[in-house]
Formats: sequence, C-alpha cells, structure tokens
Amino acid sequence: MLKVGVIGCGGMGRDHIDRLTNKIQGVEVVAVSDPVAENAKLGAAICNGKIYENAIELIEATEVEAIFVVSPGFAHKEPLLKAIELGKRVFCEKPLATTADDCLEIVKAEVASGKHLIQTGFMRRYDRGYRQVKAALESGEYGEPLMLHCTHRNPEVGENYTTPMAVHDTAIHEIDVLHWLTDDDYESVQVLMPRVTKYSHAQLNDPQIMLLRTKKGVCIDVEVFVNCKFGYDIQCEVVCEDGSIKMAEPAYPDVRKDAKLATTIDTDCFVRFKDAYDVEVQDWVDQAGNGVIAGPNAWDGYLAAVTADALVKAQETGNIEPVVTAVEMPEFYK
Ligand code: ISE
Repeated sequence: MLKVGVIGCGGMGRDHIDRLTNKIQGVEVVAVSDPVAENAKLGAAICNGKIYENAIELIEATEVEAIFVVSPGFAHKEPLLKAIELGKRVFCEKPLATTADDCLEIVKAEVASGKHLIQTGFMRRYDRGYRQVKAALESGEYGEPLMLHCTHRNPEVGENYTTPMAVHDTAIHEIDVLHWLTDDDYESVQVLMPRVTKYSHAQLNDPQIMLLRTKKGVCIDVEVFVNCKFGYDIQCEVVCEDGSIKMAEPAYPDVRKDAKLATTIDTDCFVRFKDAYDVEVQDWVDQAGNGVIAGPNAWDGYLAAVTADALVKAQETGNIEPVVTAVEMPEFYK
C-alpha cells in the first residue's frame, strides 16, 4: 500500500483524495494539509488522514512515502523541491509551477537528484479518445501528421478569467497533449483575435485562435472559446498524408424526440475527463515501485510553461513568437 500525503484540499484536492481513497487500488491517503483549516478538515474527513500544519511538515513525515500536490500553481515550487531533496515521488497537478524559470529550477533539481520523481498532472494523455488517435498515428497507416484542427470550448467562465488565462488555464492542455500526440516540439506560435462574443468582458478576448508550428513543420490551430454557451466541447482532428483521424466524441446515445435528433454534450472537464483522471492516478500508483515516470514529467511541465509564455507574448504582440527553451532537454529525460 503506497502511503500518500495530499497537499491542497480545495475542490480539486478533495476530488483527488476521494479518488485515491475510494477508487484507486494500492494506495492510501495518510496525511493532508491546507492553509485553510476548514479545507484540511474536509479533506481529512474523506480519507481519515492526519492533518499537518503545512506542506513541508507533511513531506517530511516518515509515514508519507509519496506526495500529491493539488495546491494552487504559485505554491508548487517549495514542496516540489523539498520532495526532490527527500527523494519522495510526487504527482503534481498542472501547472508544474507558474513561471518557466521556476519549472526549470525544479527540472534541474530533479536531474541533480538522479531520480525520476515528478509527474505533472496533464490528464488528457490518459483520455481514451486521445489515446486512440495516438495509436492510429503510431500505426503508421496514415503517414505523417501535417495539420491539426482543435477546439477547446467551455460553456462559460467566471468574471475573473482574463485573456492570458486562455493560455495558462485552458490551452495549456492542448500544449501538452498535442506535443505528446505528434511526438514533436513547438517552434513558434501566434494568436489571432476574432470578434469578441457579447458574453465576454473588457479583460477577456474570447474567442481566440492559437496557431502553433512544430519543429517538424506540423501546423496546429486551436480555437479557444470559453463562453461558447453550448457545452464543454473538446475536438481534435489530425490530418495526415494518407488519411485524417478525428477524435471520437464521448459516447452518448442519439435520441429522437419531437422531430429532433439530439446527442448530449458534456458541460465540464470533470465529467468529460473523469475516466482520464482515474486512469492517470492509477497509473501513477502502479508505477511507484518502478522508479519511472510513465506520464508527463517535469520536463513536459517546463516545456508547457515555455510554450505558454510564448503564446501570452503572441497575444500581446499579434506576431509570430518563437518558443525557446533555456536549455536542451537533459539526457535524463530521453
Ligand atoms: C480549467 O482550469 C481546466 O483545466 C479545464 O480543463 C479547461 O477546460 C478550463 O478552461 C480551465 O479553466
């Protein structure tokens, strides 16, 4: 039984505590912490774990073998560095850290430790639909990918959601999953700003079209539309040399009623990617004894941060912006 401590008991943290306690095999949540005492209590009540005053004490506790970091992104760096120092395995919800510099510091610390310890929580790699597309690409039957057409639509977002969040909160998922899907890295990005929907506000350009070019020359367009109103709608089509692969829609029946044919569309990511979260966390637990990170690692977290920075710059300049990492991918991650 892997004994895990969970840092961060807000909505997402409690969701993970519930998953680890009631669904995932081979793991037990023995410790929780959250600066908001009420959250810590709610988290502890789900798993019957001990409440620690702060994240560092939880990581240092001898009973805690591995760590789940589900605190806000700005609070990730310190616990991650501490866990690396103590050689404890970590699952860190996205983002790895909020700046590329902080992500690189984490990468360097992990490389220096010589142990593969950190998995970044980009759950889409575990989604059945994306995995089917990946398997089709890897079969070689369709030739090389040339173009990707993607949409990332949310029914609506809160008033505090602003233009850069379309990158940091939303397109960050495509940034990771599409580089994994195409087995390629980004070279440059650009953002087009269409007419703004009446459902947006002064601080948010919505929708946006994000264009990414990979090093092999694949061109990707991602429509990010976070007030689309009609549902949580994630699409991905890969156009290849010998065919085109479009990700399957979630399986819902076609219903005929009142002279209409209708199919349900999900309305939030927790429903759309529910299974992906479960598979992701089970895999992390299953790999614990192997000393490997099978999912997105700290380098992927760094790459996502660098690409996000380029996209935010492109939002501001309207230009094509290069995606430049400060260092080459260390041998350690190859
Ligand atoms: C949110 O943080 C997510 O991770 C969702 O998957 C994304 O669709 C949404 O736009 C983000 O705000």
